[in-house]
Amino acid sequence: MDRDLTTTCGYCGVGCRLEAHASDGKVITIAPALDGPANKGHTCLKGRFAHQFSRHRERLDSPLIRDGDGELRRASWEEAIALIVSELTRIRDADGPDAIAGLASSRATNEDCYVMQRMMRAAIGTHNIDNCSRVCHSPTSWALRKSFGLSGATGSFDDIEAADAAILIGANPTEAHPVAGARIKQATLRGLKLVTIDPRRIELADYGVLHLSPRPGTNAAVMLGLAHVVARDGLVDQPFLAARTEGYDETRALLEDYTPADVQRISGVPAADLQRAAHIYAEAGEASVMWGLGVTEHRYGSEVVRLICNLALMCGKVGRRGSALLPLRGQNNVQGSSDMGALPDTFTGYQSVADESVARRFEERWGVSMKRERGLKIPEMFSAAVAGDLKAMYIFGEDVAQTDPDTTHVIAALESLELLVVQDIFENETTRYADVVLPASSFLEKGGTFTNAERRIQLVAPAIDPPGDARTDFDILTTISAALGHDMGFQTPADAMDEIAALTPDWAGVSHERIGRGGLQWPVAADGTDSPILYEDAFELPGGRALLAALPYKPPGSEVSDAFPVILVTGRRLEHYNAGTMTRRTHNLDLVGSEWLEIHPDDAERLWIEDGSLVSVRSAHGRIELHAHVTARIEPGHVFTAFHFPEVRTNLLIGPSADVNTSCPEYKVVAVDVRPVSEKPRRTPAIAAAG
Ligand SMILES: Nc1nc2c(c(=O)[nH]1)N[C@H]1C(S)=C(S)[C@@H](COP(=O)(O)OP(=O)(O)OC[C@H]3O[C@@H](n4cnc5c(=O)[nH]c(N)nc54)[C@H](O)[C@@H]3O)O[C@H]1N2
Ligand SMILES: Nc1nc2c(c(=O)[nH]1)N[C@H]1C(S)=C(S)[C@@H](COP(=O)(O)OP(=O)(O)OC[C@H]3O[C@@H](n4cnc5c(=O)[nH]c(N)nc54)[C@H](O)[C@@H]3O)O[C@H]1N2
Ligand code: SF4
Ligand SMILES: [Mo]
Repeated sequence: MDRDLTTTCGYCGVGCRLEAHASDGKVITIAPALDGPANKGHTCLKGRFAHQFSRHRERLDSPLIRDGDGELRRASWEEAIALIVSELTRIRDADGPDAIAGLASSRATNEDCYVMQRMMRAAIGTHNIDNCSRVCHSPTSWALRKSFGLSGATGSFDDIEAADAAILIGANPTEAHPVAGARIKQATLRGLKLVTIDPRRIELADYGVLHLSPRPGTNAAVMLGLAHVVARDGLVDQPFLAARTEGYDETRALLEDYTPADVQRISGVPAADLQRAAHIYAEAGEASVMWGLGVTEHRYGSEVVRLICNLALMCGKVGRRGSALLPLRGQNNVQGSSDMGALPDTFTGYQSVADESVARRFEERWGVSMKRERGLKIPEMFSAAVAGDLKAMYIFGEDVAQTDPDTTHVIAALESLELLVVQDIFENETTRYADVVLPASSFLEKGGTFTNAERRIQLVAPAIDPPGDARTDFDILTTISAALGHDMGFQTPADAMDEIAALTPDWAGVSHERIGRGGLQWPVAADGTDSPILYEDAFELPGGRALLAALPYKPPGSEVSDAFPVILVTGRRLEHYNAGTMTRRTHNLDLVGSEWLEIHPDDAERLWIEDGSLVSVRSAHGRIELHAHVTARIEPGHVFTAFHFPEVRTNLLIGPSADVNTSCPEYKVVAVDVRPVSEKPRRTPAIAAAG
């Protein structure tokens, strides 16, 4: 039997629309949808080709239960659900609902995440629910709400083509958001003046007019320096500041301390380059700022996002086509999982659990009573587990044992639990500690919606059925909730969306029917009008005014010392995706089959490291071994690696240091010691491919 349909890519936050062709229960081809609003007829190699995982023989196709001798064995759904319900009920009765916590998957649909948080809140009775935005763009979400009011990009990818200039800071879109990266590349060829700010010379630096290489962790100084030059050189949009903002006077006073010379001392960015960058941005007719994890995954990441907002406000560059703030949100539905209330402090649409009238509305709809105090964030969950206060976790589509920081601590937490349920599509590092594993379905096997990095809600449709006894996440979660005594009464994801719309003012006009092929960008009014551009006339804060924040530069949590003289930066590679459970089970593994450490030729020579040789990387928290790749794309004194291969265990190196406001881990700066390990040199995959 053949099936042809249009769906949305399940990898990254660009949200490419795809045409899938399936036959006899297998995806045969995927092609770009020509009318996809974000991709306009393009995809990258993941969206188009990395679908073989869906029928890989290692797909979970039956529930698994850990038996007496520690092995996972196949079980029926009835047995697995009965065990989960009896254990969760026992723990709730003995220790209270807050001894249980859940994680929602930012890879899954809005409707999946909605029923997950409703199950935790209404069936179990706890606000202990979070999602991997915590370890990703939670600083962005926090700062945008403080500065402007809403937790989302102020514009759309279409602003890339409409802008005369753009700043790209701490993001590497040609690898992590390739279709957006391609749009940026094409825009530069047509005249977009691009300034890239990254300690590494990323590919887009070759297309820009200027590249700044700050020391990792010094973004705040760079942003303050840019704002200093804007103020000093009379480039401030005074009418905009006067009419639409508050807090400029205090900010202006603080900026005195950040002359280009001061900033050069802190960040290493030449003063002249900083001044040029400020002029390029401020003097452009329309200019946008895009950013990624190189901004957020730091000790003061949330503060840097506020400084980015300051700069845009000072130049009056927000709320117009071409003048947007575009955080490049990571996973296909990380915007959506947070929008859906899979967060410990908010229901859908960032409505606070502490707000009496909001909480009452949800209590009435769900027929339960809830606390007004927030629940635990992910790192707090692990600490509570180690302390013996948290007894059970329900982890849905997140491989915390591989991807969360401080692996040793995460594993200690998982081992302390009395019950760990993991709902995934593959066994992964986290299922090693699970008591029950539930087989779920990937984005190719279910319906619902994803929300991309431009707040665009788009439809997802099943090309194939889940393998074996696997079920959709929606089906699993609503069934378990009902077995726990809270029947949500939804037949389909579309029913859940109707409830979301009824409870969420910013989603009032959203329905599956209305989303259609073009998607809808929230806020969506009751009549279906959506919002490609936010804040055209007013900000969503009291008085309609945006808030500037006077925040000084503070040094990163991890700094070099005699014992750890090199800075490790971690990030991602084009061919693999996060935990790698999916891309390592596709032909992308033939392209890149292992992890490697990028190191500058000067450092390599000093440390007696040859290209391709095995090295040890040690931090204050752990030690790993991998092969070196000597490259001038990285600055001396820095090394870089990714975290896609469980055998390397990159996150053993990452400590507990995190963003001061949101607990987002400081993945991007870790002081390490790098040494050769004696072994026969071997050629790295990158080099092998080149020749
Ligand atoms: N191929 C692929 N695509 C992906 C993913 C994947 O794993 N693989 N993951 C998805 C996810 S979840 C996310 S969140 C996104 C992430 O997408 P990006 O945000 O682009 O991710 P990273 O490569 O981790 O980091 C971006 C850049 O930040 C730089 N950086 C590090 N420290 C600093 C600093 O102090 N200052 C500045 N200015 N820059 C710094 C790094 O050198 C790096 O080039 O990608 C998504 N897309
Ligand atoms: N060192 C270092 N570590 C990092 C980062 C970094 O830059 N450096 N970045 C961090 C960031 S930004 C992020 S977002 C995290 C990501 O970390 P994770 O969220 O752990 O990674 P993913 O690979 O996106 O997916 C998690 C799991 O979801 C499963 N899955 C996929 N689709 C579905 C589905 O539809 N249903 C179900 N039930 N399961 C599904 C996958 O098999 C996988 O096991 O990693 C973080 N870790
Ligand atoms: S750019 Fe992102 S959304 Fe588009 S095809 Fe690639 S992984 Fe999928
Ligand atoms: Mo992410």
